[in-house]
Amino acid sequence: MARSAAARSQTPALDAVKLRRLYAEMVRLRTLDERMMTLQRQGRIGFYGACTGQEAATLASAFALEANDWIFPALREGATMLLRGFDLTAYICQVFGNAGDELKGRQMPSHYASRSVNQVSWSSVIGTQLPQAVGVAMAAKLKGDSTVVMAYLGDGATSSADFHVAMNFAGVFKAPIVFVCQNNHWSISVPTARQTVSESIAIKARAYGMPGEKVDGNDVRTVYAACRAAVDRARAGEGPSLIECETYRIGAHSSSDDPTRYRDEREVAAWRAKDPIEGLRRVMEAEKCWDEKREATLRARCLEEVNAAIVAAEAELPPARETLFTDVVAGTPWHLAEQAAELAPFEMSGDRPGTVSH
Ligand SMILES: Cc1ncc(C[n+]2csc(CCOP(=O)(O)OP(=O)(O)O)c2C)c(N)n1
Ligand SMILES: [Mg+2]
Repeated sequence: MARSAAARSQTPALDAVKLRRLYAEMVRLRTLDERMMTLQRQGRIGFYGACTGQEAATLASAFALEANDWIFPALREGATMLLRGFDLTAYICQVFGNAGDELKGRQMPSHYASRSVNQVSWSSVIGTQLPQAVGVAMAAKLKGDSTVVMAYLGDGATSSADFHVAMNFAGVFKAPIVFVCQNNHWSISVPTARQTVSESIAIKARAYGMPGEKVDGNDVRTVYAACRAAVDRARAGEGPSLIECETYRIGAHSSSDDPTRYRDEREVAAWRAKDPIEGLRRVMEAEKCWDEKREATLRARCLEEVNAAIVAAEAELPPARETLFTDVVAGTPWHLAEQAAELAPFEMSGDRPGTVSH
């Protein structure tokens, strides 16, 4: 739309250094997802949700944010925490739910979050993160600080009431928020065509009085430019935007899903040919800022880094049992103190070294 196109013309393009940085993050994420899915199949973790095929939409959008901005992810954007400097081993510990997990094993696997990088947990309950994100954006606006919120959603979430509530409120009150919809064509086994008959998801923005734009979600430069313009717009007090990133979920919905039961492998093959990582690699090679040697070094480094982090994470014990009682409520109410004292004399298998089983 005209407004965001104008803003976009002022958006600084990604230079070679930034392209290489994003590429390295994308390859690391792909490597991580591959290794973690293998761990799940080996029974070493219980559940995993991968981002495979959606690395450009996920990482290039978050790349448009400043460190003090907040991220409200949907189901596949955990790795924006890594982009923002969160430690890889601690990240993997969350999947194990062990003592190295900042969330103390209380969240579902893959539902990462950390205050240190201004990112809340994945929202498994589809769409609920959107009104919450608008609330945080409104708080920033009322406080007069410059924080922008990026709220992610899948195509499936556009059918939820929360999506419409959030879009309407954000539009009316000009909340400093950017909604990033990852239209990956599927909502588990439901195709986007059964989700909406609108000509796009982006067009829904018009009803709420905000700019909406559909972009090639597998092209980092396009995603970044659109998101950066929307973030700048929000920060300038001009209100919310909706960016629809068209992409594809190459893998299963999660480790609990078998997509061969409901989708045509030819469709998957067609999207594999549009792989965002391969696409960026071709761009960088054409622009002479990437070559075989850099590629080989990066791939080896990512594998080494991910494997080392898995080894470190797997060596952690389960969360100490006294953490059951911490961070539940402020202070220690009498009944929790009583329960903690009651539990203390019991030896639990999780307390012994070498008994970690996931
Ligand atoms: C309110 C609600 N309804 C249904 C579900 C079950 N569910 C989990 S993930 C999912 C699909 C989400 O699809 P989409 O929003 O397109 O995100 P994607 O998985 O494609 O990234 C559904 C229906 C849920 N978690 N919450
Ligand atoms: Mg989807």
